[in-house]
Amino acid sequence: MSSQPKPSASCHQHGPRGRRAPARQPAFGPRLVAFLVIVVLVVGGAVWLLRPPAATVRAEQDVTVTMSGFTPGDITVAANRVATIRLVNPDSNMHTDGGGVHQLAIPALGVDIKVQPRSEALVTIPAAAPGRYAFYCDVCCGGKENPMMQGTLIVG
Ligand SMILES: [Cu+2]
Repeated sequence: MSSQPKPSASCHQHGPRGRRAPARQPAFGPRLVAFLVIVVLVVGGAVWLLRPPAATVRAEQDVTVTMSGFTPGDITVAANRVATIRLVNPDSNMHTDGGGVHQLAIPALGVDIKVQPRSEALVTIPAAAPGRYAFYCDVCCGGKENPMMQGTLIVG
């Protein structure tokens, strides 16, 4: 019979108590969040600084005017909002009738722009109530009485 004490089971126990659980890092620590906030601010600031200047007026649509009239003949813009149109005149100054100059006149809105031969002009259409506004070119081809040199601004 052995008098040796039975080894305590607890002495040889290799349970989880002996191992250190790995330190758990939060997936998104405060430092990472701060870093991402800084990145967003820097990139956002750069994009904001590199944006095109707001003063640049951009035409929303092109309208061509020739001895054959306006293309398109009906111009549609949004109501109650200033609109910008690029008026393109491809005619040369060799035209005896008006010297190649054309016009966009919208009497109801106080618009009256002449565009020189082989050039273009930006036309600002003031904010207007919904409706149909007649326009014309009174320079060439018999002027505003010529149906070909007329059109309609549709504000809607
Ligand atoms: Cu004309």
